[in-house]
Amino acid sequence: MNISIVVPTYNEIESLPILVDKILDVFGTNDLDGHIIVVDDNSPDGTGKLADELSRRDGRIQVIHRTGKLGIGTAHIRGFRHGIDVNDSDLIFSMDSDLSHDPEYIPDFISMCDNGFDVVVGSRYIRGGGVENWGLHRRAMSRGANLVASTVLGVAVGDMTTGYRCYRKAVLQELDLDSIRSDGYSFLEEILFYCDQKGFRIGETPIIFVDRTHGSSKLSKAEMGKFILTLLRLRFRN
Ligand SMILES: Nc1nc2c(ncn2[C@@H]2O[C@H](COP(=O)(O)OP(=O)(O)OP(=O)(O)O)[C@@H](O)[C@H]2O)c(=O)[nH]1
Ligand SMILES: [Mg+2]
Repeated sequence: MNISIVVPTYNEIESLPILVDKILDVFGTNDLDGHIIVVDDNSPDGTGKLADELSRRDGRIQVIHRTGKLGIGTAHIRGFRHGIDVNDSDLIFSMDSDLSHDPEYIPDFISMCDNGFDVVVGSRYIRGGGVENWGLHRRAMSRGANLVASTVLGVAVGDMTTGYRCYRKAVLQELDLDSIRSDGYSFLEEILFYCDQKGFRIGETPIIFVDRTHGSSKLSKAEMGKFILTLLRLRFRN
């Protein structure tokens, strides 16, 4: 199985080396032919430079540098293209770099794809899933956002805002990635909406999301506003 893991980074210098080691461990124990594609937006803390060092040590780590903070959505797309065009991977994952997404779950996503799913999302909101170390406010916000998103868009997925995902290559090849207008976090709901519209089978596998202990969040109020606007644009797009 040839897989690529797209990891967008912006100021994640402490977490990235730990994450990379964990992913490589999972590749080894599961006999996976895998690559890690770090997409760094010229992080002021030097994450991009560190990623280059890691890449020099192990060729399975690939690094894409962008000129500035262009958003998590376009970072995912840039990584997907590398996973398809350069690595020719069967499955392409996305995973946050702040250690909230445990690489130990990678085999669970793969078995869901083996069972016929085209897209698999790592879900906090199905049986067996959850969130560690989030306060009531953050829990309520995330839950609420997901309820609103799946209701407004009519997509039967419990966790539409999770960034831990796995797509079959054919899915990403068939979607018109250039037509996705969200550059930031709302990209996550937008691409899932198109997957559903195209009739791809979307599955959910439970994950325990662990709140970051290094670095700081990039999820701004502006991104939350764009989340609502994107829902409305997609809902009323015709
Ligand atoms: N390349 C790139 N990566 C980004 C950008 N914005 C966020 N990221 C990365 O995307 C991932 C998710 O961002 P987070 O800030 O952790 O968002 P979150 O998980 O919703 O928020 P927290 O729970 O506070 O961590 C992290 O790996 C970030 O470094 C961006 O503009 N460009
Ligand atoms: Mg995070």
